[in-house]
Amino acid sequence: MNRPQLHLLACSALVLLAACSSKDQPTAGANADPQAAAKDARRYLSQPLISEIYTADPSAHIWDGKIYVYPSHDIDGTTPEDDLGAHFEMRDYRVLSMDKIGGPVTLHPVALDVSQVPWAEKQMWAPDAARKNDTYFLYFPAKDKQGAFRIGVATSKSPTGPFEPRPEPIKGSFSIDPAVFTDADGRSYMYFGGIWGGQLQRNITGTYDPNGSKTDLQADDQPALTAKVALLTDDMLEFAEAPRDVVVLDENGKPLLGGDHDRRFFEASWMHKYNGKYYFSYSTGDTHYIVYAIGDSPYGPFKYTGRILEPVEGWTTHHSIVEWDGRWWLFYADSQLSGQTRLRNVKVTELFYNADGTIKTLDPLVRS
Ligand code: FUB
Repeated sequence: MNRPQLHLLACSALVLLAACSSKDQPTAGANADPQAAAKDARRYLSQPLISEIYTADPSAHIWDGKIYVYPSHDIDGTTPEDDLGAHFEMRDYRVLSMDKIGGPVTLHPVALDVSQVPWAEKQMWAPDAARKNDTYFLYFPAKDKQGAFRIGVATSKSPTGPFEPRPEPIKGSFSIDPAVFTDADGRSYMYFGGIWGGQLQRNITGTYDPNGSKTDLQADDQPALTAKVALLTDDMLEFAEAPRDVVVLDENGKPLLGGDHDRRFFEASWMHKYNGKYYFSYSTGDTHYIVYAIGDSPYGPFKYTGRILEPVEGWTTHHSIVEWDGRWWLFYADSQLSGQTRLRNVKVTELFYNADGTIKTLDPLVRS
């Protein structure tokens, strides 16, 4: 980690009101003084959407006039922190919904549990969802019994589940962090991948290599490993093609290099469209930024353009971007409630564009 970790036990007034009965639920922490808690809350650009459970990696969608958020559900496991994210031991998914931003948030019951997925063993990481016709699709990464991340899909007639998983992962899938984007022509694409614990570096040949490099051993002067993109089949259940590289170019038209940790892809893909352009955004991982690159096609190439979000409290950063009522919103997560990277909370804040289509950088911490 190359920046100081902020390990404040920051508890908003919100949390002090929350009833806490399980070790997986946020507690008021050491800071039981309401005035101090309110002061701590003011340090953050926005406040947690819920405090009943810990949540991260929010993928937001607008369906039938409501906002649905598909987050990871963080739990307080026993595995020590490591560079591969073994401490992210999530076992199920729960969906959040709201009628408007800033309004009450409903936390729905468990939508899918790892015990229901025949091929999955553990680590239900960042999910996404999509809708086609009258079916909702939940896409999720999990480790299989060999320890390889695969991407599964589960279906439901309700956006909040329960979801019924397919018996096998998507054929040819690997790594983590699926994000499904549906273009104006109705074609849907899955963006995915992550280095280090996300295992992209163990899938270079297309077959999982359990003995491959555990972390990011990319040569500093060679093109960085990229996210992947694949068109989905019409039924949304499989890849319609072999995954392709999502290439991000620098100001000279050259692919970003492995040594460019401030800009190269790490994990947390997201795609959105603005004024006819394709905006591919992602986390830079060990430098903790959410950045973006712009292209003319869902396949890219994309030109690196800038930062969307400065580092949050906690190691990981993962987001989604949606338009709602003519305004744009950034969903993201930090560790405000717990002060611990493994126990995060999702948030939302407004996103603004400049006249030239670039995005104004946000700082999640109020620095005074
Ligand atoms: O939540 C587990 C992993 O941490 C996600 O899959 C990554 O994007 C990072 O947020």
